[in-house]
Amino acid sequence: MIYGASLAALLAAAGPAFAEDDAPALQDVVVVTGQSNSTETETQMTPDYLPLEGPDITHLLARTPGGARIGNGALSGQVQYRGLFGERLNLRVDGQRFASGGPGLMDPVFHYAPAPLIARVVIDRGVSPVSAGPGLAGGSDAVFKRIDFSDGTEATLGYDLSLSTRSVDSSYAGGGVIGLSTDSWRVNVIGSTEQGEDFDFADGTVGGSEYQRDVYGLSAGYRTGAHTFSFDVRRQNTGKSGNPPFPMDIQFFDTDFARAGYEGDFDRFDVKASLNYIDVAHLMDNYTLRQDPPPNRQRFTYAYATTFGGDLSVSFGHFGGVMEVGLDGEAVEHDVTIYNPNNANFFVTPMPDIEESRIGVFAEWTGFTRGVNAQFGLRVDDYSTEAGTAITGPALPMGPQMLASMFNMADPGANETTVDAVARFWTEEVNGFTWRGTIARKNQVPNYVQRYGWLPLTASGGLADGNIYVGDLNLDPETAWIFEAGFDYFGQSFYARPTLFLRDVEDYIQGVPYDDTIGVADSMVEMVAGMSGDPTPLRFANTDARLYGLDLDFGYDFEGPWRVDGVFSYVRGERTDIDDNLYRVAPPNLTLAATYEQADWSASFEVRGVAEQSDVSLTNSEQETGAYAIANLYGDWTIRDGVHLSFGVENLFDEVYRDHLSGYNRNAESDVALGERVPGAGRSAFVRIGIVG
Ligand SMILES: [Cu+2]
Repeated sequence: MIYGASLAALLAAAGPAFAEDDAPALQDVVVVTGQSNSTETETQMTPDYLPLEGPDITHLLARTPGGARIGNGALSGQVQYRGLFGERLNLRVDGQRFASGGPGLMDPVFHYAPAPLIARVVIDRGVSPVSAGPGLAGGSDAVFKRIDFSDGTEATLGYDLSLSTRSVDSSYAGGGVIGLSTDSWRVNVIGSTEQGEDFDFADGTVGGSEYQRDVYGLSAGYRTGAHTFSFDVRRQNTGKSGNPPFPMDIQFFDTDFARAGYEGDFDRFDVKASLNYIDVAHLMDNYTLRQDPPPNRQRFTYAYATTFGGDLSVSFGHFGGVMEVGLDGEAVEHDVTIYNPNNANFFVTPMPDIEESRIGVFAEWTGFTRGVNAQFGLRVDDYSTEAGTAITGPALPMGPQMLASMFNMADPGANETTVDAVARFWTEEVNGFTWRGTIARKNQVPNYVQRYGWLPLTASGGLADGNIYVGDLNLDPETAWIFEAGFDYFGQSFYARPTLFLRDVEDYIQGVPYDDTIGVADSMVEMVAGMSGDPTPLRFANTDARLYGLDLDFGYDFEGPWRVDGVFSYVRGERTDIDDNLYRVAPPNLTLAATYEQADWSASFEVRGVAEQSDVSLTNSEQETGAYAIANLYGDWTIRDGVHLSFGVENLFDEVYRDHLSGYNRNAESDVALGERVPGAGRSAFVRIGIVG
């Protein structure tokens, strides 16, 4: 039976059910809801168990060793992994890499992975393989449900649906897939709808925390001989959704996804190829879901991003293993324009017509050599980026006008080449132990906000520290050296999977004081920032950082129906060029659950304890947070084959707690004071039914 993420991970490691072609030492799998019509019986026996802490699947990733969630809004959660977050993680939705639309990352990658549509989340343990693309700090893929090819020539019906409701925000979510397939073709529709009100906590309601999201689409496949073709299209309409830690809220995201894929299965080699297109249109403002600012400070912002990408790879047997060589890349365009609804002459393009392109090549060998399993990967990526002309409306003050003309006189183009290398080793299992080790060198190029933000703004890729930032055209890529060592132990009744890690990041990009005379408005940037309310702006700069820590999951299965599972994460993030800590790093935390399990039902009592975080960033004026503990109760019942119910009560004692990674409130129409950390949800019951056939 399954307790949350930890047992899913255990099953992934122990059984071939849903990890058959992936090395368990390298990946965790979180099963979000039931698997569709899978032929592996072990998968069918696994209940689809998932605590429903909110619509965002980042809540689930936060349950894995080293995982945490950056809370920027109900649909704007970012994954933190071993202290790093944002675009440093190589996140994919159904295998697609793409650019988010919002310059504040209101739509981080997993904004596009509604829980009712997700079959499973695959987490790269530690670092991502080079074959999955560039990325500094590990990665994860949210795989959509689909009706797979079936066994016969007669068309069979398949479906995988779920419906849930949650009390604390009066929310509901429903959706899934339904379709037909034979052994040579498959077609399914997908759809989901989710809606929630502002959520409550013991002292009131968190203003502007409502959300709304709809997705619909189609997936089809055709198989003939050695060739398999696939085609996926999907539209997501996110409606009004609040972001209390940001200066604005989501009005909409209208995002289209299209993907065409090919797999060829030949005698001597396999081929994989895909073409991707993603188009994001986004509107946000600072007056619809919060108190209207004075007319001259009202703003709405349109942001657009398109990604056109592709990849091609060939795998073949080589030196007793499998060699995969490939080519991938993408072209991305961003454009952002800010307006004042009360003044047609007020408009400005803080990130004007940005073009980013990347082309990468990689080789990755996975096999058994000299008594150990190993994976060696090497990738080279070539990046180039350009910006258009900054435009300012006549109503803008002198300061921004001058900064725009300075930006337009500079040469915004940049080229970078990065080389990533990964070596991973894991032993065969001996007496229950599988030993693991990783050495990697990974890179991250500056993003467009860090590079091109010429206008002092709070948009910072979701940092939400309240600081005003400007970019720097001369930023260098970040380079990390990553070392990890650990083991997976599975005994008769005990398991544990600890990992020690060190990540040393040279040229780590973060905000630093704009100049040496902090608070003295002796530059145009500081004057403009001062007019916007922050006389001490930060500029993105290359610094140095180090992260290290330990995380593990573990469990003990007692004689009889009881078992205990736990997840512990500890990470420390420091600047190494100055005496400071990294910003927004998860405090040490431990989750323990006791589970009573029977053949077709189980119940868990869970306690989550989070330590205080006093290692805060002075540079980012970060506030400390205190320790807290909350208790949850979960139940799980397989009513009959293919019908499954989960339910629970979260925050059983209605504790008012403030997670260190939830942002500071900026919405005045709220029972949370301005500048105070947004509290976690109060006591909340949920129920969800899943139907698979
Ligand atoms: Cu936005």
